[in-house]
Parts: sequence; C-alpha cells; structure tokens
Amino acid sequence: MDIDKLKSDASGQIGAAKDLDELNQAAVKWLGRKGALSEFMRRIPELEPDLRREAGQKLNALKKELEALLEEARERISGSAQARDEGLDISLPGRPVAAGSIHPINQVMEEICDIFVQMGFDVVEGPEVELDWYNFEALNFPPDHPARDMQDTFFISGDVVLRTHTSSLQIRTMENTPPPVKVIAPGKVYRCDSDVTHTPMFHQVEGLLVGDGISFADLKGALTLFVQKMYGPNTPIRLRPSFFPFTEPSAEVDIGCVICRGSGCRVCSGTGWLEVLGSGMVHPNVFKNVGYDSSLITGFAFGLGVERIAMLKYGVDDLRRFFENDLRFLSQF
Ligand code: 2NM
Repeated sequence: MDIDKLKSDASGQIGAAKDLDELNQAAVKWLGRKGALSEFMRRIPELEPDLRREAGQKLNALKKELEALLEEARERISGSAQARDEGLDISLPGRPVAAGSIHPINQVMEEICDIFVQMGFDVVEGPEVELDWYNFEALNFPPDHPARDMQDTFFISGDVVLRTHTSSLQIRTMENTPPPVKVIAPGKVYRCDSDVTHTPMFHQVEGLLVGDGISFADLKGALTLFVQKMYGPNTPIRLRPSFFPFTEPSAEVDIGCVICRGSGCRVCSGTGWLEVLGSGMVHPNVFKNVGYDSSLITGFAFGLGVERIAMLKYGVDDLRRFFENDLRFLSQF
C-alpha cells in the first residue's frame, strides 16, 4: 500500500486539470466511492494489526488534503473561465508602472534648503502671483527701476505681477513676524527673458537673517559654511562689491571654479572664479517698509539661482536641458 505514491499521483493530476471536466474525472478517480483512496481504505483490514491504525490516520489526512486541492483547483479554473468570458488574459504580465523621480532642479533645491535648515533657518513658501508692493515697492525698488518695466516683468495687471524673485516672501514674513527672523524662501520665479542662458521661469533660494547685532561677518560666515557644505571644505570664496536696491552694502559671492579649481577654464572664462550668490545687509528702507526699527536690529540677505548651481554641480552646459522634459536627460539624475 504505497500511500506516498497515491498522494503524489493524485495531487499531480488535480493540479494539472485544465477544465472542470478534467477536474471531475480526477475527483472520481482518486476520491470517488470506487476511487483509489476508498480502495486503500477498504484494504486496511488486510494489513498487519499494528500497522492498521497508522494507515487509517494517514489516509484520512490525505483525504482532507486532496479535498482542499480540489477546491483550490475549482477556484483556479472557474476564475480563469470568468476572466476569459470578460476578455482578460490573466497569463499576460501586468503593465509595468514606471517609477518617477525628483527633477534634478528640485533635488538641488532640496539639498540647498537642507544645508540652511541645518543652520537653523525655517523654510517659507508663498504665492507666485504677487502684488507690486511685495515684489518691488517694499524692497526699495525706485518707481523707475528697469526691473519694473514690462520688458523684464510679467504683469498680470497694473499692480499684480509674477514674482521676479522670492524676496517677496521675506517681506511677507517680516510683516507677520517680529524679529529675530531666520528664513529661506525656495521657489519658482519669472522674468521676461528667453535666450541661451535665460528661461522665463527659473528657481531661486533666498535667505534672510534679522536680529540684534547681525553683521557682515555673520553673512560671510554663513555663506562660507554653505559653500563648503555644497562644494567641499576646501572651496575658497571671495566677496565683490555690488549693488541691489534692497541691500546696502551689497556683495556678489564667488567661489573658486569647481571645474579647474582656480587655474582658469572655459566655464569660469579663465578667471578661476564663479559667481554663485548675491548678498548684502538689508537696507534700512526695507526694514522701515515692514515696520521694523532699524536702529534696533540689522540683518543680512542673500539670493541664489538654483539652475546655475545645478549646472555647476552636474557639469550641464546648457540650461535648456532642464526644461525640455527629455527623459534620456532627466533619468540620469
Ligand atoms: C539677493 C541678493 C541680495 C534679498 C534681500 C531680501 C530682503 F527681503 F530682506 F530684502 N531678501 N533677499 C537679497 C539680497 C537677494 O538675491 C540675488
């Protein structure tokens, strides 16, 4: 009485049944009243007395197992019959779901924000459609400043514009919060400009730190730390005098060229330096416009273009690559 062989033959045939007919045939053959299992049961009395009990238990267990297999096979067969009726081929592989990824510009923007968040800055966000007051007036732009021209700014109406920088958020923050203030504002900005090195939309991170006794040395320290975290601890920086309506004094921040490390190349136009940030001490008029008393507090601010940082980081030589949505380009990041 080879119970193991009975088990493997029966389960093999049940598992292989392709339709209900084949399955019923297998059920009769192995589990029917005149089937193989019943036949084995009937022959138990022929065994040695001390083997009968074990054989009975084994056969009962096998019966349960085969009945479960039958039920499983029934579900399998009726399930695929139903799928066939519905015009489904359940043997086809599923449609692959392509995993998306974060755009390189947003990756770099997050990386920049992380560095300043580590220094204790809070991240603020706000509207891209902005009032003239927040985008220009409160930032001490004179009425006839060229940036307020339709040539440079997208106007929605007379005093509503697409923000041309995220400094508008610094104004909103200062209006709502008493000093000290320590924020960065990442986001999209818009300028009426389109050529090889300019796109009408690009990304900025601007920062602002206002408090008691904040100095130009604090500005230099914070930006040095940022540059060293972003480009490595041996990256030199230098400050050059500059001009912005909203800061006085103002400075451009250059870093030692990350391509040639200072010896001069095409990317740095042979100077060994790359301009990466604008910065300065917040102009007293700006503080006056948000209701701060500039005899009590001072502050520094800075702004940087994310695309430029990303191009330097990844060695991308054409700004427009970031906006063409060519997956052969984007999936490399
Ligand atoms: C820059 C350069 C220098 C700036 C100034 C302010 C505010 F609101 F405090 F006046 N926010 N950001 C600033 C200063 C931005 O971008 C090139």
